[in-house]
Amino acid sequence: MVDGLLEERFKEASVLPLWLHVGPASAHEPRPTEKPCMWSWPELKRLGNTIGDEISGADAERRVLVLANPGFGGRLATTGTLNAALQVLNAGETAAPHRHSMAALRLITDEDGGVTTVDDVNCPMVAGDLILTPAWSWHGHFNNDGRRAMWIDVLDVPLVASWNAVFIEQPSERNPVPGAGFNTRKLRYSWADTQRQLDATPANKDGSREIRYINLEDGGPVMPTIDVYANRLPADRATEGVRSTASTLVYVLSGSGTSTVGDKEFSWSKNDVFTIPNWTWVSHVARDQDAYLIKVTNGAMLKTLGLLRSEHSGDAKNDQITTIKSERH
Ligand code: GTQ
Ligand code: FE2
Repeated sequence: MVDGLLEERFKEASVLPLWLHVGPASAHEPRPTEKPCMWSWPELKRLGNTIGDEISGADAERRVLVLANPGFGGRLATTGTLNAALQVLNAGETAAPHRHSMAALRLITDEDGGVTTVDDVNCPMVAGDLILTPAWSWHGHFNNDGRRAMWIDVLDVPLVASWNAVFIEQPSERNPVPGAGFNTRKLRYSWADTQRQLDATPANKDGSREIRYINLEDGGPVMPTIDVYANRLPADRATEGVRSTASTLVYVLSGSGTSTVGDKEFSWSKNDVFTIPNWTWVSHVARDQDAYLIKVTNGAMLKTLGLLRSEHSGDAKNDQITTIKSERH
């Protein structure tokens, strides 16, 4: 206890007694604010068609709907560090180039056909592809295909905003703020190549396969803040339970199935997006046939900071709570 007089002195001195504060610093394990949440494609596509019809390119520099996690009460955030969003570009439209300190990537749905330009390199958006827009690279989009294009953007907006490090530059701006660019030799990872490599990868003991999209410069994650994996899940066989301090966005590339994420159960199919909050148990099972998932995480960044930990349900012998061994990667 602290008496009123002492409390007043603390206040005047701008200090707080740690021992009276219950919060993240006194918790023994993470308690995620982000929620397990799923956005199903039929509804996203309906909304995409509606904004494509009703919102003109002049009204929105980018015609984008951010998948806002209800755990963040109206903030533009899907996980603690990443945003996923649906972007719509009508036939014949152009989204003018700009650049920003936030890094981005695009996951291309089968409503494909547009082109993203990244530092003047044309990257055709073909279903299943992963296209990178590293921080501070100039990027715009155009669509000369005869039909409306829709894809999923992932950006590190919540992270960069929390560090108050947001810079955006339009071509017309004369005094560009110098920015720390990030080089990569590969911007477009075609699904045909990725699938071939994933299918040739030996299965884990639970039957699932995983490959990591890597940056060819150094073999590390595709970008410092965004780490991407492709998974193939065997039909009708649940993956081993796992939880990690990384939070994850899952994009269903093909197939259908069910994921248990904490106390939620999601039934997913092609193009759906769902979240796996940090330190939340997850297991997936594909239904009837093998499924392909893309996972986007902040794991590489956490690893760099010494904060990546994960637990596997298979590590537990009797009592999960006392016998699970935490690994540091
Ligand atoms: O395509 O440049 O979802 O600048 C959010 C911000 C997409 C983009 C988003 C952006 C973009
Ligand atoms: Fe952008």
